Amino acid sequence: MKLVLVLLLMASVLISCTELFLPPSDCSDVHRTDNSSPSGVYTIYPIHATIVKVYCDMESAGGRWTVIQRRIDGSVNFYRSWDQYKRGFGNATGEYWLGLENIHQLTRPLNYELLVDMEDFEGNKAFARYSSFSVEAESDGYTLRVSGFTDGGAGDALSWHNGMKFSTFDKDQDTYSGNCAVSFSKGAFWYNSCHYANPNGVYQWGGLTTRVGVNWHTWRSSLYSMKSISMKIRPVQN
Ligand SMILES: [Ca+2]
Repeated sequence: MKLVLVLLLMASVLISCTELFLPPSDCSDVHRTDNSSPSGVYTIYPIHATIVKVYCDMESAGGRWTVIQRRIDGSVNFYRSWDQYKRGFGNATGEYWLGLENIHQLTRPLNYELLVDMEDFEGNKAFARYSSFSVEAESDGYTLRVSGFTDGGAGDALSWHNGMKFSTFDKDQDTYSGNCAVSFSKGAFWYNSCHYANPNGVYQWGGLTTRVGVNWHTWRSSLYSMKSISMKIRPVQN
């Protein structure tokens, strides 16, 4: 009996040690390990996905956000193929796309929320927040599941894209008879027929443009290409 108790005790100590040394699977884990961690680049280890460097936003609305998409200066080309969007590209210190497979694997086991921060070239800022965000498997076209909109001044440009599969110039899964990525968007996204939000469009240093810019229709219209936009996710805390 004593031996069983000792073994049980040893097992529980071992389990708590393992939990302690599990590498972070997202920025929320980074924060849990050290709640004074500042915003910046961290390596995360999503389960079933690639070890990857990401930017963690530890400030906006309580922090703990894992940035999955970021445009800030037009230094990275976002008009890329399916394979690139699946795997991810860019640099965590600047502009990047985390990759559909990574985003799917992150949002698969946990309930995540989404924050979209944006800024125009006149210094105005706005955001849109969604209480539920996930991306389905590649076999389901990496379908977007987003709901629970809260307005931070930007309006809701994303709910119209809910339930859409992801499309790139070389993989048309939109609901338009042509190819949205090629014709009206010059980017890659969960296009419907075609978009109210085009965060992966062509960076155009502001002003009036065509619909192919980095835009969020319900804020600055589809004819304005923004200075910055960033999509970030974190697990919902119950
Ligand atoms: Ca189509």
